[in-house]
Amino acid sequence: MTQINERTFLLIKPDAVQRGFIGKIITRIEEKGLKIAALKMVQVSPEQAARQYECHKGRPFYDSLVSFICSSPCVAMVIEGRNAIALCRRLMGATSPDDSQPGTIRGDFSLDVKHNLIHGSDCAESFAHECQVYFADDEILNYHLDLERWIYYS
Ligand code: IDP
Ligand code: MG
Repeated sequence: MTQINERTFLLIKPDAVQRGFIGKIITRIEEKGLKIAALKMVQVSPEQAARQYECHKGRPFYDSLVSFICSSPCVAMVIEGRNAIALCRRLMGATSPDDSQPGTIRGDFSLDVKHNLIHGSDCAESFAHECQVYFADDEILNYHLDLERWIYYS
């Protein structure tokens, strides 16, 4: 059985903040039963964006992606739950609007590959790296959600 305390890093991107989707996106995460371990609004600096997206350096869209992420505030979150990394990727939907399915955040609200509303870690190593770009260790909270006994089957 997988751990119920796996963590992932999510970033609600500038387009989602500007379009008024912060609440909608957080609601989907909460309604699924995931726990918010850290959350803050952040004006991302070019240095932070470059660290977050260092794996994409050299790609044709890299410069435009970094400037997009810095173009307006974002909401950074650490989310916890069973299989949180893969689960949040499924809730987000595919990167491209050609592939993102209805019912996902991107599939429901995004039409453009760059303006795709949300970032989520794709593996544990990415989480460890991305989390450090945005959060100090003491900003990530360990607490018990009473509802968990109704969300997880033992
Ligand atoms: P992901 O966000 O689904 O993990 P990645 O391939 O890691 O997708 O790409 C990071 C981000 O770069 C995407 O979310 C998207 O905003 C942007 N991006 C990816 N491919 C393209 C592209 O072909 N053109 C413009 N932007 C892109
Ligand atoms: Mg990615």
